[in-house]
Amino acid sequence: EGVQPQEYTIIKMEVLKPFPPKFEVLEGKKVFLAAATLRPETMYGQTNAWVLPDGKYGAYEVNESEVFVMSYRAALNLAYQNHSKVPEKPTCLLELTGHDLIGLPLKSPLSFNEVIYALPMMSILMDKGTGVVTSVPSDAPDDYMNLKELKKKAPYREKLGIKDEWVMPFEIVPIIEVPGFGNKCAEYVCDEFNINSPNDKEKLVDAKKQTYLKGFTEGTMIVGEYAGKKVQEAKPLIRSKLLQTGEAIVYSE
Ligand code: A2H
Repeated sequence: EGVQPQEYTIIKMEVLKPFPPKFEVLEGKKVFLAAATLRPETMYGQTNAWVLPDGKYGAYEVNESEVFVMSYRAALNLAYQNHSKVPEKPTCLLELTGHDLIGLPLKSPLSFNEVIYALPMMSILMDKGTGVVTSVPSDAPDDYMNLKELKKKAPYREKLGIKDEWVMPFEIVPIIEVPGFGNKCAEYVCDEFNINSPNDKEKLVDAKKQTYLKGFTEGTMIVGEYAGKKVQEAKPLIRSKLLQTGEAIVYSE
């Protein structure tokens, strides 16, 4: 981790009812997968959420009626950042693993896809952010490669109990135009770098740098309230709005 604190936006991805049997203790509460992102302006293009199958998650009470699913570490950090009603020790209502989360239907802020699903990503780090990542395959190389892999490999889907309808209908949603890279920036860069698998770690690091730099400095929003604005201008506006409406909260580490 760097010396500078990383300021994330936690996107509240609402778990839709009916809850699975394991979630019975959460009945009557609003439950969210809490996804940490650095790019809130890309939320229009969400196609799914990512969780680590063997990762340990908990359902933490953050106030009277709301519950966040995330790592214990993130719950503790959040508690110190004054979002929890019990500052010292976040209350865990239910212990979960990523396996329990795969297939949950979600409604996520700004997303053009009204219902998206939680899916597995093996490269999730449980000691970064919340352990939940929202997937935007138009602009994030990791998201693009992982969704592509899931679509390509039926045996992999089957092994993890993933239904086709959680994966196959979801296409890349163009949201940002980047000069020279088009409006599916992640796909363009992954092709350019000849990346064939989500496990091409080194190439993906370079692809991410390239996409992030170009997208942020030269990109223009082509959808949403700020269509036509540069990403740099739109980002803080979209972030403020998400915070104002209570669809997101600030999180730093
Ligand atoms: B970003 P940094 Cl469109 N494990 O959000 C792995 N990756 C994680 C994570 C974890 N525990 N927590 C967050 N992330 C991802 C959007 C996005 C992101 C776009 C483009 C680039 C991008 C949609 N996914 O990140 O190491 C999240 O994905 C490129 C770096 O703290 C988060 O932002 O810089 C980003 O990595 C935070 O990574």
